[in-house]
This record gives sequence, structure tokens and C-alpha cells, in this order.
Amino acid sequence: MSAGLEQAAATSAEQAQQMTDGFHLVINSLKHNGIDTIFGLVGIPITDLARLAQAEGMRFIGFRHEQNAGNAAAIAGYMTQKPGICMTVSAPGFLNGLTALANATTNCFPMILISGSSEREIVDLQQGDYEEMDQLNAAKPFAKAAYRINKAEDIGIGVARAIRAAVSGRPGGVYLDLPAQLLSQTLDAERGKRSLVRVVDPVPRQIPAPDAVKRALDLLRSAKRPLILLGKGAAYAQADADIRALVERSGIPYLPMSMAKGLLPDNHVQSASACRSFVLAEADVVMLIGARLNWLLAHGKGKTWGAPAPKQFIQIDIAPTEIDSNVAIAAPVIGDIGSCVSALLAGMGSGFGKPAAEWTGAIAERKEKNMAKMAATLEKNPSPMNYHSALRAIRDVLKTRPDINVVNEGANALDFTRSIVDMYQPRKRFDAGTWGIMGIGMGYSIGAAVVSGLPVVAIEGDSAFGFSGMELETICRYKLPVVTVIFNNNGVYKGSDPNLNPNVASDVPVTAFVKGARYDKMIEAFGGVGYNVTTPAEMSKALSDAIAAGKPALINAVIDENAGTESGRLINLNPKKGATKT
Ligand code: ADP
Ligand code: TZD
Repeated sequence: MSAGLEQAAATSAEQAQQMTDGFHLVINSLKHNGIDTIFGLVGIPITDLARLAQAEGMRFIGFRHEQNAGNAAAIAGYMTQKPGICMTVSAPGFLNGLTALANATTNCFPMILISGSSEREIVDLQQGDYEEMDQLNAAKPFAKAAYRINKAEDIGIGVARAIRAAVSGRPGGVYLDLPAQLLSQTLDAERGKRSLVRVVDPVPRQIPAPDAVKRALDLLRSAKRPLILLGKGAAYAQADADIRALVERSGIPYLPMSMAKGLLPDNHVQSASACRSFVLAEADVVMLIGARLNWLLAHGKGKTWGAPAPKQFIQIDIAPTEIDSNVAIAAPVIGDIGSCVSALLAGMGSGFGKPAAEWTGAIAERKEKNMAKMAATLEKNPSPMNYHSALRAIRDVLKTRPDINVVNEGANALDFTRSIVDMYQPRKRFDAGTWGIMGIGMGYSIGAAVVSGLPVVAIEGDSAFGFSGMELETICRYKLPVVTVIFNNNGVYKGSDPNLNPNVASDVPVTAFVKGARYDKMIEAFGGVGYNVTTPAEMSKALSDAIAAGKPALINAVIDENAGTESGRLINLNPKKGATKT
């Protein structure tokens, strides 16, 4: 090669070295903001983006279906207050992830769904591109915010915008659209570096107004039968010590919503969980901390709340529009829970009067009675095993490992686990949440295992498990310490329904599955350990062994197919049939 050509080649190599592109800018923007994990599923146009993430030291956890990757990202966001990242291909991959994004928004979990998209000019003229879809507009109704980045120099600011939107104020799901062309756009490396944005103070404190704090404390002081209700917003806020101090210093009985279990240990003397209906009906002033008065709380009215007796609410929330959403709120306290609770503690001082013994005594009495009744039910050993006897075994094993993450879905499997399995540490219980959605099981389990590095026990109905069951392969591939327990009663709710049309005798009932299915064999296909258990003693041994091994395992728990009720405790939400015959 001539000296001139050599020099030209060297200069162009140097120039090439000094260029960056969309791929690098996306990954560098995420890393620049401390994001180190992506949950996703590869394909056109994001395969190289995933490869680059891995090459640049991030973890890319590859799934078998985007909904599960999205659920993993959402729970990672809830656990860490950093947005969990889900990455998908265009159109169908995006739509698969969108369910998880909508669920994250509904539950107030911070997450970002990043999807590659097809060529803008073809999509917009609807000329039929590969995986064509106007993803940005499709995402908008289901996300807290949705953005598209069209120019490589905007990647830094676009990612920053997505991060801030996901975690500030009420957390939620954000959609970020990355057209394929963007990824290969090049930019001068130095300019690229300068375009990166580190989000300063992404979760700013929001201090409540002093008069709002005073109003709340005045109302609390006037209460005869006060109650504190802790929601998953309170768990998310990571203000654990102050929340505990508020409960203990005030002496007020409290109820945790399902994902707030463990914020204070469930065996805390002030927990009123064992007489939930009594305290909801009888309390006169209720302080909600990070909990919405939605269907899970009977919208704050009616018989559950002791109507027609008047009830007054104090509500601590970061979202001002949550206030008065269902019933009038006497004392709203708007701000982040950490700041609100610490302001309340400061205002309470040391001489805050404890609730009357008449109230706490009545609660203690009922609690004791109900707990004794429950203990007697749990002690029974019916054959076949039922939810109670199996959960007694699970409860006793999990009590020895309070650090373990518990994932829980199903109908009866959810209801019974929530009331029987105590939690002792905050943010260890992840369940079907605000929607009562099925399908979060394996996604949440993988997300929780990856983020915490601790074991996960997923307690699943056999129907619930089916929605994400293929991720057993993912669990085995990444060698995650996830033990899945399946309450196998041969169907949705239970397996003993009749077939209503005897003329089609070969068709099974609408709620039924294959009888005697061996879910434990599924995990063996991928190298995991399967157990088939039929008694509490076998359950106890299998669960202890599986947790101790720290390897992927699945316990097929055969329970009475008659155990359980239609829709669990939500039977009344089924519309009533108006006619007996059409
Ligand atoms: P649960 O289902 O446990 O009752 P919800 O999901 O209904 O809980 O309610 C959570 C509430 O917590 C939401 O209204 C949300 O705005 C609020 N929230 C979430 N994070 C914070 C925070 N850091 N500070 C204040 N409020 C918060
Ligand atoms: N689809 C989705 C996405 N979410 C849902 N909640 C449902 C369907 C309806 N559904 C429930 O609400 S619970 C449930 C379904 C299908 C499963 C109940 O059966 P299971 O649990 O086997 O998981 P149990 O213990 O047998 O009740």
C-alpha cells in the first residue's frame, strides 16, 4: 500500500473510532443512570442492542414471552425505586410487553418498555412494513407517559425523560419508542458523550404542607377508634423505620394491604389482620398510607365500612387527584410518604395519647378468637390435602427464612396464602395486585430473584401458573433460586365442576384441566428438580430441601379438587344470571 493510501486508511479508521451510534448511545444512557439490567426478548431490530448491552457489562435476561419480561421489569422497579427496563421487538413483541406496562401503571410500579419499531415513513403511510404498528399511539392510553426518539443526539435526553417520568410523583409505566433507523444513526463520539444526561434527583422529596399535617393530626387526636391502613405505596416508599415508629408511637391498630404485609412483621401486636372486617366496620377515623380506596377496599363505603355509621379518612398520597376519588377525604396529606410520615411524627411529639383500651381491647379479644379458630382449621390433616394443611407446612418453612421473596397468584391459592403465610420483612410479597391479574408469577419471580439475589418461593394456582409457565426454562437457564409451588386441583378455582352439556360428553367443563397433571415433570425437561407431594409432611420436606439447594425447583402439590370456591373470595363480583332459562 502506498504511503498516501496508508495514511488515508489510518485517518478513516481514526474517524470511525471517533463516531458513535444509536446502539451505543441507548446503552450508555441507561448505564449513565445506574441501570444495569434489561429484561427482554430479542429479534429485529433490537438483537444487536441486547448483545451490546451484555458486551458493555449490563445483564440482559432473555425471556420466552415479553409479558413475563415486562412483569420482571415492573417488580424490579417496585423493589428498587429505579425503573425496571423491558426491551422488545416491534408490533407483536411490543403488544406482548404492553400488558405488563399497563399492569405496572395500574400498580404504580416504575418501569420503561423500550421497543424497537419499524420504518416510520412506511408505518405512517400504512404501506405494510415488517411488524408494522403505530406503537407510540397504541401505548399512550396504557402508560403514564410515551415518547419516541427520532434523532441519535436526542437519545440522552429521551432516556432521561423516560426515567424521570417513570419514578417521579406517582410511579408508573413509560413507553419509549426506538425506530430501527435511530439505532444505526451515527454521531461524532465527543458530541455523543456530551449528549448523555444523568437525571438529577429523579425521585424528589415532596414535602407536605404544614397545615395539612396539622389537620390530619387534629383528626387523629379526636378519634375514638382510629385505624391505620398500609398499602403497597407505603412499602414502595422505603420509609420503613418511620412508618413503624408512627404505628408504634401512636399505638393505633393497623391493617396491611396484601403487598404491604411484612412492612411491619405480621405477628406485630398492633396488627389487626386477624379481625379485618371488625376494624373496617368499627373504626371512626382511618388513616390511609399509600393505599387507594378502590375495589380492594370496597371503595371506602357500604357495609364493609360499617355504613351508615360515619367514617372519616386521612389519606397520605403523592397523587393529589387520588383524594376524594371514591369518598370525601377529611384530611388529605399530599407528599411523598417518607416526608409525610416524618412530618406527622414530628407533629405528634412525645405526648400523643394512645387509643382507648376499649378499642384496642375489643380488637385483641376478637383477634385471639379468630386466630384460635384458624389454628384449629390449620391443624387438621384431611386426605387429600387441602389449601389449609398444605399452607400450614409452607408457612412453617417460610417462617425460618424471612428474607425469602414470596410471589403469589391464583384465586383460592392467593386468598389463603395471603391470610395464612405471615411476612416479616418489607417488600417480600409480590402478588396479583390492583388488577387481580393472572400471569405475573414467573416474571415477578425472575425479577425478584435477579434483583435481590435471594430465593423466591412462588405460590401458584394451577391455572395462574399456566399463564407464564414456559419461563421455567428461563429460570433454569439462569440457574435462579426459584421454587414454584403449584396448588394442583385440576382446574380454574377447582377441578370438580360438572360439564353442563351432556350432549357433548367429550367436552370437559369450562373450568377443568387435565386431571392428575404432573407439573413437576415440566421443570425436569430443563434440568430443574421436580417434586410431587400429597401430604403436608412431604410438602414441608420438599420445600425445605428445594430452598436449601438454591436451585430451580417445582413442587406439584396435589390437593383436593373440591377444595376452593368459585373466584375465591370474589364470588360476589360475578354478575348474577338474570334468567334460569333463555
Ligand atoms: P394497595 O393496593 O396496597 O392498597 P395502591 O396501589 O392502591 O395500594 O395504592 C398505592 C398508592 O400509593 C397510590 O395511590 C400511589 O399514588 C401512592 N404512592 C406510591 N408511591 C408513593 C410515595 N413514594 N409517596 C406517596 N404516595 C405514594
Ligand atoms: N385472565 C387474567 C389475565 N387474569 C384473571 N384474573 C383471569 C383471567 C380470571 N381468573 C381469576 O381472576 S383467578 C383465575 C383466573 C383464570 C385462576 C384461578 O385458578 P387457579 O387458583 O388454579 O389459579 P385456585 O387456587 O384453583 O383458585
